Amino acid sequence: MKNIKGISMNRCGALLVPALLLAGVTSASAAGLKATAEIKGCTNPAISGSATIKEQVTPEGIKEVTVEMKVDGLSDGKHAVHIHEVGACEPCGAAKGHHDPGPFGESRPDSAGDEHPARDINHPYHMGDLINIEVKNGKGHMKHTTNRVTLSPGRLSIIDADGSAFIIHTNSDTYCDEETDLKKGCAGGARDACGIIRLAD
Ligand SMILES: [Cu+2]
Repeated sequence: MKNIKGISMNRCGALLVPALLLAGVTSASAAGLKATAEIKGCTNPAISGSATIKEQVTPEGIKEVTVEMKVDGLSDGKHAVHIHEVGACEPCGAAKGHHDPGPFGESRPDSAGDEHPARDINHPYHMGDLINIEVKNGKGHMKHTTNRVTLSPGRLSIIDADGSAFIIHTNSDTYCDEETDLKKGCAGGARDACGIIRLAD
């Protein structure tokens, strides 16, 4: 193998160069948008953390995002994490229901006991439903990749007119694995922490 201008080449060098160029083009188009969120406790100031969301494009051309979150001060164990439909955290209820631009617009995860229950019992299939964050010795970490939402414009975008926010709940998400009548609180119950999602430069 010989080295020409810093590029390693073998006897098939003529084929290798176009392959490298193609790889360069692919990684350039995959270097997509990024967003961040500062996580704060809804009532407990000891809870704080941060999250990043990175959008990438798969070889198939599908947009997917990877959420990584680190939060200190939550109780040990698992806590539900979702992207909620409004970018507001004061109070945490202002983030409203789960991000879900589906046809019924039903963002309530567990409305079975309500006077007017949701028409679709959609949890855990809201577009903004994520996985639990696991907390050990007061330190929580979660990383999850989903193709249910995008940062770039489109029907699934969480950077929409009223924004979006992460909510971390008091209890774990059981993913409401029931055929009907989701149990109240199966999506994590009360709200412990919130973070408004903002596009990074
Ligand atoms: Cu939630």
